[in-house]
Amino acid sequence: MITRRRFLAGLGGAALTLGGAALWFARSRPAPVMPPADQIAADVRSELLRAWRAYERLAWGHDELKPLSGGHQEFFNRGHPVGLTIAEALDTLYVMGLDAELDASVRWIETQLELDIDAPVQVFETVIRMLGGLLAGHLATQNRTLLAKARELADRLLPAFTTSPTGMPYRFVNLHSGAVSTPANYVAEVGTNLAEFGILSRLVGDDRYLKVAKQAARAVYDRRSTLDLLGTTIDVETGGWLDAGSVGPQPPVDSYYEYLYDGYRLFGDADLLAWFTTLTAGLQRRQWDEVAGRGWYRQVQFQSGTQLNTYESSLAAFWAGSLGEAGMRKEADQVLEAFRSVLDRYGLLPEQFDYSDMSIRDPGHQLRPEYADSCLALFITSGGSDLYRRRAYQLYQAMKSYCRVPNGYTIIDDITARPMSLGDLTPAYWFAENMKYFYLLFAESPRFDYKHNYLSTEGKILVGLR
Ligand code: DMJ
Repeated sequence: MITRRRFLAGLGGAALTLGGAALWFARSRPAPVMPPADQIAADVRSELLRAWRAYERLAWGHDELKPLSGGHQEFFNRGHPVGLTIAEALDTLYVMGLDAELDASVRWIETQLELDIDAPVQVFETVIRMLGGLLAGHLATQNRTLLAKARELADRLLPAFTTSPTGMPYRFVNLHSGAVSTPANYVAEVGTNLAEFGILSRLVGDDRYLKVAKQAARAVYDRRSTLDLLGTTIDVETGGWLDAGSVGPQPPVDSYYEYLYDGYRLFGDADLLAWFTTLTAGLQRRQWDEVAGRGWYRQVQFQSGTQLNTYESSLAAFWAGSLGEAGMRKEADQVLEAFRSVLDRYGLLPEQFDYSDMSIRDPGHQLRPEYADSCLALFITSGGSDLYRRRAYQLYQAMKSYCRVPNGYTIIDDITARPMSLGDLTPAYWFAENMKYFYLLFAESPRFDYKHNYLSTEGKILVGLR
Protein backbone atom coordinates (compact mmCIF):
# COMPACT_ATOMS: atom_id res chain seq x y z
CA MET A 1 0.00 0.00 0.00
CA ILE A 2 1.46 3.41 -0.82
CA THR A 3 1.36 6.41 1.45
CA ARG A 4 -0.99 9.33 0.83
CA ARG A 5 1.99 11.59 0.09
CA ARG A 6 3.25 9.27 -2.63
CA PHE A 7 -0.24 8.94 -4.04
CA LEU A 8 -0.66 12.72 -4.27
CA ALA A 9 2.81 13.10 -5.77
CA GLY A 10 1.81 10.52 -8.34
CA LEU A 11 -1.10 12.63 -9.49
CA GLY A 12 1.27 15.23 -10.82
CA GLY A 13 -1.48 17.73 -10.15
CA ALA A 14 -2.25 21.08 -8.53
CA ALA A 15 -3.71 21.50 -5.04
CA LEU A 16 -6.46 23.87 -3.94
CA THR A 17 -7.19 24.12 -0.21
CA LEU A 18 -10.84 24.47 0.82
CA GLY A 19 -11.62 24.53 4.55
CA GLY A 20 -8.52 22.52 5.33
CA ALA A 21 -9.22 19.79 2.75
CA ALA A 22 -6.90 19.56 -0.20
CA LEU A 23 -8.59 19.03 -3.53
CA TRP A 24 -6.32 17.72 -6.19
CA PHE A 25 -6.68 18.09 -9.88
CA ALA A 26 -4.80 15.69 -12.03
CA ARG A 27 -2.84 17.42 -14.74
CA SER A 28 -4.51 16.32 -17.95
CA ARG A 29 -2.08 14.92 -20.45
CA PRO A 30 -2.59 16.15 -23.98
CA ALA A 31 -3.30 13.27 -26.36
CA PRO A 32 -0.21 12.63 -28.50
CA VAL A 33 -0.60 13.51 -32.18
CA MET A 34 -0.69 10.23 -34.06
CA PRO A 35 1.58 9.84 -37.12
CA PRO A 36 0.46 7.75 -40.14
CA ALA A 37 -0.12 4.08 -39.28
CA ASP A 38 2.71 2.73 -41.46
CA GLN A 39 5.22 4.97 -39.69
CA ILE A 40 4.09 3.70 -36.30
CA ALA A 41 4.28 0.10 -37.50
CA ALA A 42 7.84 0.64 -38.76
CA ASP A 43 8.78 2.18 -35.44
CA VAL A 44 7.30 -0.73 -33.47
CA ARG A 45 9.22 -3.19 -35.63
CA SER A 46 12.48 -1.34 -35.19
CA GLU A 47 11.99 -1.06 -31.41
CA LEU A 48 11.25 -4.79 -31.21
CA LEU A 49 14.38 -5.52 -33.20
CA ARG A 50 16.48 -3.26 -30.96
CA ALA A 51 15.33 -5.21 -27.90
CA TRP A 52 15.76 -8.53 -29.73
CA ARG A 53 19.41 -7.68 -30.53
CA ALA A 54 19.97 -7.04 -26.82
CA TYR A 55 18.38 -10.40 -25.97
CA GLU A 56 20.59 -12.12 -28.57
CA ARG A 57 23.69 -10.41 -27.24
CA LEU A 58 23.09 -10.70 -23.50
CA ALA A 59 20.62 -13.48 -22.81
CA TRP A 60 20.33 -15.81 -25.82
CA GLY A 61 18.83 -19.16 -24.81
CA HIS A 62 17.91 -17.92 -21.35
CA ASP A 63 14.32 -17.24 -20.42
CA GLU A 64 14.33 -13.48 -19.92
CA LEU A 65 16.58 -10.47 -20.46
CA LYS A 66 17.54 -8.12 -17.65
CA PRO A 67 18.19 -5.01 -19.72
CA LEU A 68 19.61 -2.74 -17.03
CA SER A 69 22.25 -5.06 -15.62
CA GLY A 70 22.79 -6.80 -18.96
CA GLY A 71 22.02 -10.19 -17.43
CA HIS A 72 19.30 -12.77 -17.68
CA GLN A 73 17.03 -14.91 -15.53
CA GLU A 74 15.10 -18.14 -15.84
CA PHE A 75 11.34 -17.93 -15.50
CA PHE A 76 10.48 -21.51 -14.56
CA ASN A 77 13.49 -23.06 -12.83
CA ARG A 78 16.91 -21.74 -12.02
CA GLY A 79 19.40 -23.91 -13.88
CA HIS A 80 16.84 -25.02 -16.47
CA PRO A 81 16.56 -22.41 -19.23
CA VAL A 82 13.92 -23.12 -21.86
CA GLY A 83 14.56 -20.09 -24.08
CA LEU A 84 11.21 -18.67 -23.03
CA THR A 85 11.72 -15.39 -24.88
CA ILE A 86 12.53 -17.32 -28.07
CA ALA A 87 9.44 -19.53 -27.79
CA GLU A 88 7.24 -16.55 -26.98
CA ALA A 89 8.51 -14.44 -29.88
CA LEU A 90 8.22 -16.86 -32.80
CA ASP A 91 4.95 -15.62 -34.31
CA THR A 92 5.80 -11.99 -33.52
CA LEU A 93 8.99 -12.35 -35.57
CA TYR A 94 6.92 -13.97 -38.30
CA VAL A 95 4.25 -11.26 -38.63
CA MET A 96 6.96 -8.60 -38.56
CA GLY A 97 8.83 -10.33 -41.38
CA LEU A 98 11.98 -10.81 -39.28
CA ASP A 99 12.74 -14.05 -41.06
CA ALA A 100 16.46 -14.41 -40.27
CA GLU A 101 15.70 -13.94 -36.56
CA LEU A 102 12.85 -16.45 -36.83
CA ASP A 103 15.10 -19.04 -38.54
CA ALA A 104 17.75 -18.70 -35.83
CA SER A 105 15.06 -19.08 -33.17
CA VAL A 106 13.63 -22.21 -34.74
CA ARG A 107 17.15 -23.64 -35.01
CA TRP A 108 17.72 -23.01 -31.29
CA ILE A 109 14.53 -24.88 -30.43
CA GLU A 110 15.42 -27.77 -32.76
CA THR A 111 18.91 -28.17 -31.33
CA GLN A 112 18.86 -26.81 -27.77
CA LEU A 113 15.41 -26.98 -26.21
CA GLU A 114 15.32 -29.76 -23.61
CA LEU A 115 11.92 -30.60 -22.13
CA ASP A 116 12.96 -33.58 -20.01
CA ILE A 117 13.37 -31.38 -16.96
CA ASP A 118 13.60 -33.03 -13.56
CA ALA A 119 11.96 -30.18 -11.67
CA PRO A 120 8.40 -29.00 -11.01
CA VAL A 121 7.07 -26.47 -13.52
CA GLN A 122 3.97 -24.29 -13.24
CA VAL A 123 1.38 -25.93 -15.48
CA PHE A 124 -0.56 -22.79 -16.46
CA GLU A 125 2.46 -20.71 -17.40
CA THR A 126 3.95 -23.62 -19.33
CA VAL A 127 0.73 -24.07 -21.29
CA ILE A 128 0.11 -20.44 -22.25
CA ARG A 129 3.73 -19.48 -22.87
CA MET A 130 5.69 -22.54 -24.01
CA LEU A 131 3.00 -24.77 -25.48
CA GLY A 132 1.23 -21.79 -27.05
CA GLY A 133 4.54 -20.44 -28.37
CA LEU A 134 5.55 -23.73 -29.97
CA LEU A 135 2.13 -24.11 -31.56
CA ALA A 136 2.12 -20.57 -32.95
CA GLY A 137 5.68 -21.11 -34.19
CA HIS A 138 4.60 -24.28 -35.96
CA LEU A 139 1.61 -22.54 -37.52
CA ALA A 140 3.86 -19.72 -38.72
CA THR A 141 6.59 -21.90 -40.20
CA GLN A 142 4.96 -25.34 -40.72
CA ASN A 143 8.07 -26.72 -38.99
CA ARG A 144 7.28 -30.28 -37.83
CA THR A 145 9.82 -30.28 -34.99
CA LEU A 146 7.97 -27.42 -33.33
CA LEU A 147 4.75 -29.44 -33.40
CA ALA A 148 6.54 -32.54 -32.11
CA LYS A 149 8.02 -30.50 -29.24
CA ALA A 150 4.57 -29.07 -28.49
CA ARG A 151 3.11 -32.55 -28.28
CA GLU A 152 5.98 -33.82 -26.16
CA LEU A 153 5.47 -30.92 -23.77
CA ALA A 154 1.71 -31.50 -23.55
CA ASP A 155 2.31 -35.19 -22.84
CA ARG A 156 4.68 -34.27 -20.01
CA LEU A 157 2.03 -31.89 -18.60
CA LEU A 158 -0.88 -34.33 -18.83
CA PRO A 159 -0.31 -36.07 -15.44
CA ALA A 160 -1.28 -32.78 -13.76
CA PHE A 161 -4.78 -33.37 -15.15
CA THR A 162 -5.08 -37.15 -15.31
CA THR A 163 -3.91 -37.86 -11.74
CA SER A 164 -6.28 -35.29 -10.23
CA PRO A 165 -9.45 -36.79 -8.70
CA THR A 166 -11.52 -33.83 -9.94
CA GLY A 167 -9.88 -33.34 -13.35
CA MET A 168 -8.69 -29.91 -12.26
CA PRO A 169 -4.91 -29.81 -12.74
CA TYR A 170 -2.38 -29.65 -9.95
CA ARG A 171 -0.46 -26.39 -10.00
CA PHE A 172 2.93 -28.01 -10.63
CA VAL A 173 4.17 -31.10 -12.42
CA ASN A 174 7.66 -32.52 -12.77
CA LEU A 175 8.29 -32.74 -16.53
CA HIS A 176 10.64 -35.72 -16.11
CA SER A 177 8.83 -37.91 -13.57
CA GLY A 178 5.23 -36.68 -13.90
CA ALA A 179 5.09 -36.16 -10.11
CA VAL A 180 2.42 -33.61 -9.27
CA SER A 181 2.42 -31.06 -6.45
CA THR A 182 0.42 -28.18 -4.95
CA PRO A 183 -3.27 -29.11 -5.03
CA ALA A 184 -4.30 -25.56 -4.06
CA ASN A 185 -4.70 -23.94 -7.46
CA TYR A 186 -6.11 -20.70 -8.84
CA VAL A 187 -9.11 -20.67 -11.14
CA ALA A 188 -7.21 -19.07 -14.02
CA GLU A 189 -4.50 -21.70 -13.71
CA VAL A 190 -7.03 -24.52 -13.60
CA GLY A 191 -9.00 -23.31 -16.59
CA THR A 192 -6.75 -21.59 -19.13
CA ASN A 193 -5.88 -24.57 -21.32
CA LEU A 194 -8.68 -24.88 -23.83
CA ALA A 195 -7.11 -22.92 -26.67
CA GLU A 196 -3.65 -24.53 -26.57
CA PHE A 197 -4.81 -28.08 -25.80
CA GLY A 198 -7.70 -27.80 -28.26
CA ILE A 199 -5.53 -26.56 -31.13
CA LEU A 200 -2.98 -29.29 -30.38
CA SER A 201 -5.75 -31.90 -30.48
CA ARG A 202 -6.84 -30.55 -33.84
CA LEU A 203 -3.31 -30.49 -35.27
CA VAL A 204 -2.31 -33.98 -34.17
CA GLY A 205 -5.75 -35.62 -34.44
CA ASP A 206 -5.88 -36.73 -30.80
CA ASP A 207 -8.75 -35.39 -28.71
CA ARG A 208 -7.27 -36.28 -25.31
CA TYR A 209 -5.81 -32.80 -24.84
CA LEU A 210 -9.06 -30.93 -25.55
CA LYS A 211 -10.97 -33.37 -23.34
CA VAL A 212 -8.85 -32.80 -20.22
CA ALA A 213 -9.01 -29.04 -20.75
CA LYS A 214 -12.79 -29.08 -21.02
CA GLN A 215 -13.13 -31.33 -18.00
CA ALA A 216 -11.07 -28.87 -15.92
CA ALA A 217 -13.23 -25.95 -17.11
CA ARG A 218 -16.42 -27.87 -16.32
CA ALA A 219 -15.22 -28.79 -12.83
CA VAL A 220 -14.82 -25.10 -11.99
CA TYR A 221 -18.18 -24.16 -13.52
CA ASP A 222 -19.95 -26.90 -11.51
CA ARG A 223 -18.67 -25.33 -8.30
CA ARG A 224 -20.07 -21.82 -8.93
CA SER A 225 -22.13 -20.28 -6.15
CA THR A 226 -25.91 -19.85 -6.37
CA LEU A 227 -25.15 -16.28 -7.54
CA ASP A 228 -23.15 -17.73 -10.46
CA LEU A 229 -19.91 -16.38 -8.99
CA LEU A 230 -16.57 -18.10 -8.40
CA GLY A 231 -13.98 -17.98 -5.64
CA THR A 232 -10.34 -17.63 -6.62
CA THR A 233 -8.62 -20.69 -5.15
CA ILE A 234 -9.68 -24.30 -5.16
CA ASP A 235 -8.36 -27.59 -3.82
CA VAL A 236 -8.12 -29.79 -6.91
CA GLU A 237 -8.20 -32.98 -4.82
CA THR A 238 -11.33 -32.26 -2.75
CA GLY A 239 -12.96 -29.76 -5.12
CA GLY A 240 -13.53 -27.41 -2.18
CA TRP A 241 -13.07 -23.64 -2.37
CA LEU A 242 -10.23 -22.24 -0.29
CA ASP A 243 -11.55 -18.69 -0.25
CA ALA A 244 -14.83 -16.88 -0.67
CA GLY A 245 -14.11 -13.69 -2.60
CA SER A 246 -15.11 -13.19 -6.22
CA VAL A 247 -12.61 -10.89 -7.92
CA GLY A 248 -14.45 -10.83 -11.26
CA PRO A 249 -12.31 -10.73 -14.41
CA GLN A 250 -9.11 -10.10 -12.49
CA PRO A 251 -6.22 -12.38 -11.55
CA PRO A 252 -6.16 -15.08 -10.39
CA VAL A 253 -9.42 -15.90 -12.19
CA ASP A 254 -9.34 -13.63 -15.29
CA SER A 255 -8.45 -15.87 -18.21
CA TYR A 256 -10.82 -18.64 -17.05
CA TYR A 257 -13.69 -16.42 -18.23
CA GLU A 258 -11.74 -15.50 -21.37
CA TYR A 259 -11.17 -19.12 -22.38
CA LEU A 260 -14.80 -20.15 -22.02
CA TYR A 261 -15.74 -17.76 -24.79
CA ASP A 262 -12.54 -18.47 -26.72
CA GLY A 263 -13.21 -22.21 -26.53
CA TYR A 264 -16.61 -21.61 -28.03
CA ARG A 265 -15.13 -19.41 -30.77
CA LEU A 266 -12.48 -21.94 -31.66
CA PHE A 267 -14.37 -25.20 -31.38
CA GLY A 268 -18.05 -24.19 -31.59
CA ASP A 269 -18.71 -25.93 -28.26
CA ALA A 270 -22.16 -24.85 -27.04
CA ASP A 271 -21.43 -25.92 -23.42
CA LEU A 272 -18.60 -23.42 -23.22
CA LEU A 273 -20.81 -20.62 -24.55
CA ALA A 274 -23.53 -21.49 -22.02
CA TRP A 275 -21.00 -21.46 -19.16
CA PHE A 276 -19.57 -18.13 -20.33
CA THR A 277 -23.03 -16.61 -20.65
CA THR A 278 -24.14 -17.75 -17.19
CA LEU A 279 -20.99 -16.61 -15.42
CA THR A 280 -20.77 -13.29 -17.27
CA ALA A 281 -24.40 -12.58 -16.35
CA GLY A 282 -23.43 -13.28 -12.72
CA LEU A 283 -20.59 -10.77 -12.95
CA GLN A 284 -22.79 -8.11 -14.55
CA ARG A 285 -25.55 -8.61 -11.96
CA ARG A 286 -23.42 -8.65 -8.84
CA GLN A 287 -20.09 -6.99 -9.56
CA TRP A 288 -20.46 -4.53 -12.44
CA ASP A 289 -20.05 -0.96 -11.19
CA GLU A 290 -20.65 1.76 -13.75
CA VAL A 291 -19.36 5.15 -12.64
CA ALA A 292 -19.59 8.14 -15.00
CA GLY A 293 -19.48 5.98 -18.10
CA ARG A 294 -16.61 3.85 -16.82
CA GLY A 295 -17.04 0.14 -16.20
CA TRP A 296 -15.44 -1.43 -13.12
CA TYR A 297 -15.97 -4.65 -11.18
CA ARG A 298 -16.29 -4.51 -7.40
CA GLN A 299 -15.04 -7.53 -5.46
CA VAL A 300 -17.73 -9.37 -3.49
CA GLN A 301 -18.28 -12.37 -1.26
CA PHE A 302 -19.19 -15.07 -3.79
CA GLN A 303 -22.12 -16.59 -1.91
CA SER A 304 -23.79 -13.49 -0.47
CA GLY A 305 -22.73 -10.84 -3.00
CA THR A 306 -21.63 -8.54 -0.16
CA GLN A 307 -19.08 -5.98 -1.35
CA LEU A 308 -15.51 -6.58 -0.18
CA ASN A 309 -13.55 -3.80 -1.89
CA THR A 310 -13.07 -1.79 -5.07
CA TYR A 311 -9.55 -2.86 -5.97
CA GLU A 312 -8.65 -3.28 -9.65
CA SER A 313 -5.66 -4.95 -11.21
CA SER A 314 -4.28 -3.51 -14.43
CA LEU A 315 -4.40 -7.05 -15.84
CA ALA A 316 -8.21 -6.77 -15.90
CA ALA A 317 -7.90 -4.38 -18.85
CA PHE A 318 -7.96 -7.46 -21.12
CA TRP A 319 -11.65 -7.90 -20.34
CA ALA A 320 -12.68 -5.03 -22.62
CA GLY A 321 -11.47 -7.11 -25.57
CA SER A 322 -13.25 -10.24 -24.41
CA LEU A 323 -16.52 -8.36 -23.92
CA GLY A 324 -16.18 -6.86 -27.40
CA GLU A 325 -15.57 -10.27 -28.94
CA ALA A 326 -18.66 -11.59 -27.13
CA GLY A 327 -20.76 -8.76 -28.62
CA MET A 328 -21.03 -6.64 -25.44
CA ARG A 329 -19.69 -3.55 -27.18
CA LYS A 330 -21.09 -0.93 -24.80
CA GLU A 331 -19.63 -2.59 -21.70
CA ALA A 332 -16.37 -3.25 -23.57
CA ASP A 333 -15.95 0.45 -24.29
CA GLN A 334 -16.79 1.33 -20.71
CA VAL A 335 -14.11 -1.00 -19.39
CA LEU A 336 -11.52 0.38 -21.83
CA GLU A 337 -12.51 3.92 -20.87
CA ALA A 338 -12.11 3.06 -17.19
CA PHE A 339 -8.52 1.96 -17.70
CA ARG A 340 -7.82 4.88 -20.03
CA SER A 341 -8.75 7.24 -17.21
CA VAL A 342 -6.06 5.63 -15.03
CA LEU A 343 -3.54 5.82 -17.86
CA ASP A 344 -4.39 9.50 -18.33
CA ARG A 345 -3.89 10.18 -14.68
CA TYR A 346 -0.67 8.30 -13.99
CA GLY A 347 1.00 8.08 -17.39
CA LEU A 348 1.30 4.29 -17.08
CA LEU A 349 -1.03 1.74 -15.51
CA PRO A 350 -0.03 0.81 -11.95
CA GLU A 351 -0.26 -2.87 -11.08
CA GLN A 352 -3.20 -2.30 -8.71
CA PHE A 353 -5.36 0.65 -7.68
CA ASP A 354 -8.63 1.39 -5.92
CA TYR A 355 -11.12 2.74 -8.42
CA SER A 356 -13.29 4.38 -5.74
CA ASP A 357 -10.69 7.12 -5.18
CA MET A 358 -8.07 6.21 -7.80
CA SER A 359 -5.43 5.65 -5.13
CA ILE A 360 -2.58 3.35 -6.05
CA ARG A 361 -2.16 0.12 -4.10
CA ASP A 362 0.80 -1.27 -6.04
CA PRO A 363 2.89 1.35 -7.88
CA GLY A 364 4.79 -1.17 -10.01
CA HIS A 365 4.35 -1.47 -13.77
CA GLN A 366 5.30 -4.85 -15.19
CA LEU A 367 5.01 -3.81 -18.87
CA ARG A 368 1.56 -5.38 -18.86
CA PRO A 369 0.06 -6.11 -22.30
CA GLU A 370 -3.64 -6.29 -21.39
CA TYR A 371 -4.69 -2.76 -22.37
CA ALA A 372 -3.02 -3.08 -25.79
CA ASP A 373 -4.56 -6.54 -26.13
CA SER A 374 -8.02 -5.02 -25.75
CA CYS A 375 -7.22 -2.21 -28.19
CA LEU A 376 -6.35 -4.79 -30.85
CA ALA A 377 -9.37 -7.00 -30.10
CA LEU A 378 -11.71 -4.01 -30.28
CA PHE A 379 -9.99 -2.67 -33.40
CA ILE A 380 -10.62 -6.02 -35.08
CA THR A 381 -14.17 -6.55 -33.86
CA SER A 382 -15.17 -2.96 -34.71
CA GLY A 383 -13.95 -3.42 -38.28
CA GLY A 384 -10.96 -1.10 -37.82
CA SER A 385 -12.18 1.84 -35.74
CA ASP A 386 -9.47 4.48 -35.43
CA LEU A 387 -10.45 5.08 -31.80
CA TYR A 388 -8.62 1.94 -30.69
CA ARG A 389 -5.51 2.89 -32.61
CA ARG A 390 -5.49 6.21 -30.78
CA ARG A 391 -5.93 4.50 -27.44
CA ALA A 392 -3.08 2.08 -28.19
CA TYR A 393 -0.83 4.85 -29.49
CA GLN A 394 -1.17 6.70 -26.18
CA LEU A 395 0.17 3.62 -24.38
CA TYR A 396 2.90 3.02 -26.96
CA GLN A 397 4.18 6.55 -26.50
CA ALA A 398 4.00 6.26 -22.71
CA MET A 399 5.95 3.00 -22.86
CA LYS A 400 8.62 4.67 -24.99
CA SER A 401 8.82 7.66 -22.65
CA TYR A 402 9.12 5.76 -19.39
CA CYS A 403 10.34 2.20 -20.06
CA ARG A 404 12.84 2.59 -22.93
CA VAL A 405 16.46 1.83 -22.00
CA PRO A 406 19.61 1.21 -24.05
CA ASN A 407 19.02 -2.56 -24.06
CA GLY A 408 15.34 -2.39 -24.97
CA TYR A 409 12.52 -1.94 -22.47
CA THR A 410 12.19 -2.53 -18.76
CA ILE A 411 9.53 -2.84 -16.10
CA ILE A 412 9.06 0.02 -13.61
CA ASP A 413 9.30 -0.49 -9.85
CA ASP A 414 7.41 2.67 -8.91
CA ILE A 415 5.51 4.86 -11.35
CA THR A 416 4.85 7.48 -8.67
CA ALA A 417 8.56 8.24 -8.13
CA ARG A 418 10.08 11.09 -10.12
CA PRO A 419 11.81 10.07 -12.21
CA MET A 420 9.97 6.72 -12.26
CA SER A 421 12.22 4.09 -10.67
CA LEU A 422 13.20 1.42 -13.14
CA GLY A 423 13.17 -2.33 -12.56
CA ASP A 424 15.41 -4.70 -14.50
CA LEU A 425 13.42 -7.09 -16.67
CA THR A 426 11.96 -7.42 -20.13
CA PRO A 427 9.20 -9.97 -19.51
CA ALA A 428 9.04 -12.60 -22.24
CA TYR A 429 5.40 -11.68 -22.80
CA TRP A 430 6.48 -8.23 -23.97
CA PHE A 431 7.89 -9.94 -27.10
CA ALA A 432 4.81 -12.16 -27.43
CA GLU A 433 2.13 -9.61 -26.66
CA ASN A 434 2.73 -5.86 -26.33
CA MET A 435 4.78 -5.46 -29.49
CA LYS A 436 2.65 -7.85 -31.53
CA TYR A 437 -0.53 -6.00 -30.57
CA PHE A 438 0.98 -2.62 -31.43
CA TYR A 439 2.34 -3.92 -34.71
CA LEU A 440 -0.87 -5.60 -35.86
CA LEU A 441 -2.87 -2.50 -34.94
CA PHE A 442 -0.84 -0.32 -37.30
CA ALA A 443 0.82 -2.57 -39.85
CA GLU A 444 -1.91 -4.16 -41.95
CA SER A 445 0.39 -7.17 -42.05
CA PRO A 446 -0.11 -9.43 -45.09
CA ARG A 447 0.86 -12.37 -42.87
CA PHE A 448 -2.17 -11.90 -40.62
CA ASP A 449 -5.81 -12.43 -41.50
CA TYR A 450 -7.62 -9.47 -39.91
CA LYS A 451 -11.03 -11.07 -40.47
CA HIS A 452 -10.53 -14.64 -39.22
CA ASN A 453 -8.08 -14.97 -36.41
CA TYR A 454 -7.60 -16.03 -32.84
CA LEU A 455 -5.00 -14.79 -30.37
CA SER A 456 -4.59 -16.65 -27.08
CA THR A 457 -4.40 -15.07 -23.65
CA GLU A 458 -0.64 -14.89 -24.19
CA GLY A 459 -1.01 -13.25 -27.62
CA LYS A 460 -0.19 -16.40 -29.57
CA ILE A 461 -1.78 -16.38 -33.02
CA LEU A 462 -3.40 -19.82 -33.16
CA VAL A 463 -5.70 -18.95 -36.07
CA GLY A 464 -5.09 -16.37 -38.79
CA LEU A 465 -1.43 -16.70 -39.75
CA ARG A 466 -0.83 -16.77 -43.48
C1 DMJ B 1 0.54 -12.80 -19.58
O1 DMJ B 1 1.32 -13.89 -19.29
C2 DMJ B 1 -0.80 -13.21 -20.14
O2 DMJ B 1 -1.41 -12.10 -20.73
C3 DMJ B 1 -1.66 -13.85 -19.10
O3 DMJ B 1 -2.94 -14.16 -19.51
C4 DMJ B 1 -1.74 -13.04 -17.84
N1 DMJ B 1 -0.75 -12.08 -17.66
C5 DMJ B 1 0.45 -12.00 -18.33
C6 DMJ B 1 0.92 -10.62 -18.60
O4 DMJ B 1 0.40 -9.67 -17.79
